[in-house]
Amino acid sequence: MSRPQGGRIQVPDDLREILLEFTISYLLEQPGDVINYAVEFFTRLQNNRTTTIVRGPTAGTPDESIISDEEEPPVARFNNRRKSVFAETYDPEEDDSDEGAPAVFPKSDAQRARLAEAVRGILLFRSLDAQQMQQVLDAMFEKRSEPGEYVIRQGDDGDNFYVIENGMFDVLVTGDDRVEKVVHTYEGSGSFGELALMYNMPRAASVRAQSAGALWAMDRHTFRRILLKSAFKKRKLYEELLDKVPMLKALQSYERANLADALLPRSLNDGELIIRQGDTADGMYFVEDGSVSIRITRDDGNEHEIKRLGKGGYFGELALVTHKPRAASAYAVGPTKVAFLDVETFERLLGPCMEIMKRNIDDYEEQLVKLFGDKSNLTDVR
Ligand code: 1OR
Ligand code: 1OR
Repeated sequence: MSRPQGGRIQVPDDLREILLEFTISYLLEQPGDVINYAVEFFTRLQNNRTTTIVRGPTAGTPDESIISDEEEPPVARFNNRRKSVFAETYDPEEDDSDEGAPAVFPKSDAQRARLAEAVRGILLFRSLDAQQMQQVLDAMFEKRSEPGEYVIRQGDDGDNFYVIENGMFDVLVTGDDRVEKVVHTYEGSGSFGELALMYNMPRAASVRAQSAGALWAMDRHTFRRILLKSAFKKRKLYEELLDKVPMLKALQSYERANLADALLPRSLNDGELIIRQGDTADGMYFVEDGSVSIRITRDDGNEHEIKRLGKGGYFGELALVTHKPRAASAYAVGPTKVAFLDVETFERLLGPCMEIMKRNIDDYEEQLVKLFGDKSNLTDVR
């Protein structure tokens, strides 16, 4: 905490950051009424903080493959700031980074195959069309890293975006206490270095190779030219939806942005089957528009509607949590739009929401008992 020293009043870093963020958001959004906007802005900030605190030390045992709770404290402030700045400063219509020919680094067939494997599953690449993907692959170049080498240093200007081919990489953040802490570790896959290039800001964290590793890099210009517009559009598209899902308040903005990158849109006609009871699960869904009927087939073969979900609702999470077949079927009611999240990304990104999901699953149990006097489907959910 900063206190007045020697008669001088020090502005605490938190205060300065929050006011700066607020001011930037206000200037960019130009919502008109400053008071109303301030109420909305700070309420959102408070809600984000409350969910993090309420969640506290978790009693359950979330899936080990998911980001642990210890990583949270240093993250929160960054992410809140990053998100709003990103979401509002970048105007794709005014983006002039289309100019100039994209870089091309010739590659052997073997290199291409390795690169194609490394970029599979990179969330930021999901919204690229075939031609853009080709440009991205052409523009990437190889970079080896030695154990202990800093690929990125916090505070530097952003030069490249990196995709991991192999090797372990620690993400380190030096906070106000000047202690460098590991906040995340990439284990042989994933990508990093997008933030500085997207937001035109200094590197938010350092990234250090734990072992010898192989990376594919893309320069800042190519990143902005090819990736920024598509990533921005997708984040914008899903921002509103993800804000409407109460469960996701438990995520930091950085994580919600990654989630937006990962979602795949799907449009359905009236009555179309989305999930079939008994099937193996490959992911979960968020309702973007329209509504979804959840139905259970009982032993007598009759199907009963047990729930209707509207915009902001989610379903298909149960089988991912329990690792069991689908407990119910889901159908579109009227023309409906859903956003699909695959199981790997679910496990990677939704760790912080696991407790809330489990609580909601407890509600399923209660309702199941009320409806059928039986909870055989759901006994070992927790
Ligand atoms: P960059 O260009 O800022 C460092 O350079 C990169 O580390 C950053 O882009 C991200 O790609 C990556 N917070 C900030 N950056 C992170 C984080 C992170 N994780 C990976 N990177 N947090 C960890 C969230 C699990 C929050 C901690 C402050
Ligand atoms: P899933 O992966 O099992 C079907 O696929 C989805 O329907 C399930 O995840 C939940 O997201 C959703 N029982 C079972 N599944 C339900 C229930 C439910 N409600 C929604 N789903 N209930 C128990 C009563 C039979 C809740 C009724 C309100």
